[in-house]
Amino acid sequence: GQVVRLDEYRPSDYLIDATHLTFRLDPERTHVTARLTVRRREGVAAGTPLSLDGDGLSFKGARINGEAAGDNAVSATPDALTINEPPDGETFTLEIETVVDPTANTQLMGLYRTSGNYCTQCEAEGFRRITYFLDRPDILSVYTVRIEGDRKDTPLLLSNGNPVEQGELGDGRHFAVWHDPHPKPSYLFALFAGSLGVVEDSFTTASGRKVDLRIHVEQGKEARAAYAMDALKRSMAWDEERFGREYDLDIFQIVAVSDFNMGAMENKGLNIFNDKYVLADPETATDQDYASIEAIIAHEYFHNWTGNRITCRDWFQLCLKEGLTVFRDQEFSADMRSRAVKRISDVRVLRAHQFPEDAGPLAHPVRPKTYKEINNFYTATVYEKGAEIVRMLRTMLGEAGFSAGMDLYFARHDGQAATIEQFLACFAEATDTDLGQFALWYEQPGTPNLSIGARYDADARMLTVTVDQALRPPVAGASSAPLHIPVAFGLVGPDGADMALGEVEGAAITQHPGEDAVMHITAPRHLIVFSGIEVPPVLSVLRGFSAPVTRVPHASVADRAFLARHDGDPFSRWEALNSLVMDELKAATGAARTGAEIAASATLTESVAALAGDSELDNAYRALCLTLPGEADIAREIGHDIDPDAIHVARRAISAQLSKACERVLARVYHELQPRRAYDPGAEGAGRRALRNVALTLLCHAAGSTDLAERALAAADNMTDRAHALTVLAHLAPDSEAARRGLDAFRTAFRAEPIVLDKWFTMQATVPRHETVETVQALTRAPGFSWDNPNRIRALVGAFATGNPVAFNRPDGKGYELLTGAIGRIDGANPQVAARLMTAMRSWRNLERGRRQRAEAAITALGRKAHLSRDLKDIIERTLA
Ligand code: BAL
Ligand code: ZN
Repeated sequence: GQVVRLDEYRPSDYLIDATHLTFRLDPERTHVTARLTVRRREGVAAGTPLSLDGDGLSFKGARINGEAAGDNAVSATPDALTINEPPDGETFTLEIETVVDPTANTQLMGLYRTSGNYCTQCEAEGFRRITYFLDRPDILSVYTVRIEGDRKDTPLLLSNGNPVEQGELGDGRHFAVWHDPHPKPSYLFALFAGSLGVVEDSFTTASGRKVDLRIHVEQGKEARAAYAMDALKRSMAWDEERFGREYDLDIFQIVAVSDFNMGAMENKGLNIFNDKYVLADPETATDQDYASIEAIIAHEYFHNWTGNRITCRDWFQLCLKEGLTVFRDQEFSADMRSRAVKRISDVRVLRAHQFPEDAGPLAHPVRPKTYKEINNFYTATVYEKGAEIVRMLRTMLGEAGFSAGMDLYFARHDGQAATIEQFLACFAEATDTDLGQFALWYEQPGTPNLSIGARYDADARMLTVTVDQALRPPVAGASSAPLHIPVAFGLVGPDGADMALGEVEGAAITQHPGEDAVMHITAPRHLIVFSGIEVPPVLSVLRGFSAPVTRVPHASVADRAFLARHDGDPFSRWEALNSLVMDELKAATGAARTGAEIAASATLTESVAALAGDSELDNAYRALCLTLPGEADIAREIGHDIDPDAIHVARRAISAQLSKACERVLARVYHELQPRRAYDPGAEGAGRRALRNVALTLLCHAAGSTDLAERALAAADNMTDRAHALTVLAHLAPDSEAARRGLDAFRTAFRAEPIVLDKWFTMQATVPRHETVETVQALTRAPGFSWDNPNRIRALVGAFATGNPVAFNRPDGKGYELLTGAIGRIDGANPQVAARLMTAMRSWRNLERGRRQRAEAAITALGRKAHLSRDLKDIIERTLA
């Protein structure tokens, strides 16, 4: 395939100032007319050919300045339209007619059908599947869109911007015209036509503009959009308060559809959502679902400024909008809920998804330098590591400096397609800071490792800290120069309070008012000396996880147990505990492989019990302290020669021992947190349920029995508790009559609710035992499963491959074959979903030898199949490279 390179970027010869689109909707033959106002860029020679992108288009004709273009004037293929000799004038109009078949569009890119409705998805390069265009994000155009459709089938005719006109056409057809005054790139174009219910509300902006808010969902499910609407209004208010950003159209709409490749899409004024991230009520959605809805509604809304008003110059700059917008949605959720809990959850996600990506064959810089298929770069690295880079800026510059940089960015680049260099320049200028070395975070793949040592000299009253940074290039040819790493830290005194830092030499230290001190690690090795330190402190580093690095714990077990009790930073308390648990889980895995005894230490059980029983702490936080690292987390920390069965045995054993040791605390917690009030999806109620449910899991482990889960299932009056209890039951006693009955009842209750039934598929796909391979095979034939719907595929096959290390890595390789078989089946219809599923095998080289060979054989066999999509081929080639 063809490689696209960042260093080959050049501006286009032509611009498209205005785009008038007319859609005559038809299920199989939708006519699209595009009337473009084309302008030759200054300095480009008159007559320079204009080549427009297409993808599988059926060309019907073109007119140039109103005249039909003759055969020699244009060359059309399904994938390109070239105007061989454009008119000499500076501007001209180009009218293009194409026909597309939305019903045959199974890729869910371009214009397609979902539940009988019409819907579009254009990011990254889907617009070219609708009409020929300069389909690149630096072409900003003002869109006017006319949609004509059948009134009965498509009462709703929606596009971006504000409504202009609507009316009847006769023959049962009608039309609507929309105009979006904000110039935008083609990837932000959207159209929806169909029949849906609506929830309406309004929001008045800080400057007094009233904005109509509409969320369109399947008829009969309007009540389930109430939480999404509430989250939207909170997002709008928050962006005004925190970033000074107001909404800029008369109307903001969200449409929920059932067939969608991504979570949602930020099209200007018309967000299109996977319905799983809109619909919620207590009976059908878990607390996690509510939290995801809140975050994604916010994320797409925040894109209006970070992505839409200021967009990306080219797709290499994807992190410019995604990393920044993820940072913004993380901050929003932190303000809406518990900041510490949000941070810990985000770090767990980063470690689970981004770290393995960054350590394996699919590693790439946050801003890639080349790609073959841009769809494969909507990754955890671009999104989550991209957000960490923005967070590091925030940590280094402090709240005031960061705000000044953001304000300059909005002021300077509004209406532009920008680059990472331009973004960083705003912070450098606003705060007079050199960000030259810091910029390497965007350039170099891989997770840096910090080795930290601390030694206190009582006689000299000195603390000496050594910090070594190392970056192992994960892919051939990647550079690994030292990075600028902000390490937030504190010196914790014997009483648990932070001590004064005294004189410091060996690294630049900054401290912004009300924030933790930060040491700026810029060299491969720093020797940092704190003098005038009267009593031995415990060094607390990477507070708030101030940089996305791995680290060798420097502190002794006793010091980490101390930090778990006393660190002033709640993230670091959790982290100290987590590192103690991880050490024991790793040791237990080694023991499981040799048959040696597994024993959790008293220090660990006491530390866990102390945090779990501390009612001063937030319930959600205590729940996180009681949540053991997952099997995939343990595998990642072990790193090589991985035996997933041994990890499973070790984790179960440690969990059972910890639970037994903490049984009294757990029982008390479980009893005290009986639901007393009606379900409320807010942070407080969710925290109570989280703590109670983790206690339930552990009590079942301690007892070696699922009685309590059975009772909890019977008593559950909301989906959070029901799904949790049933999962515990199905995972601990998969062959029991109670599990079978529970699963049957769940299916019966929710058989008409696909996104709820997805939970039923996932619970069974994640039962941690080898037989699950056959269960998943059988479930692909169960009523309710469909190979055509991305959510179904992810809930069953995706959950199996990414959430069930034991079954997926079955020693005979049947788990790998299940996955590659599924991918081979999906690829022809939906390459994006197929390629994404394939990433589940990126860490195959870390497995023990037998599994490694079987994994490689399965990937290789799939790679040999004929007619693989470019998306899938790209992932397979890189995975095997
Ligand atoms: N832009 C694709 C979906 C999202 O990140 O919001
Ligand atoms: Zn986004």
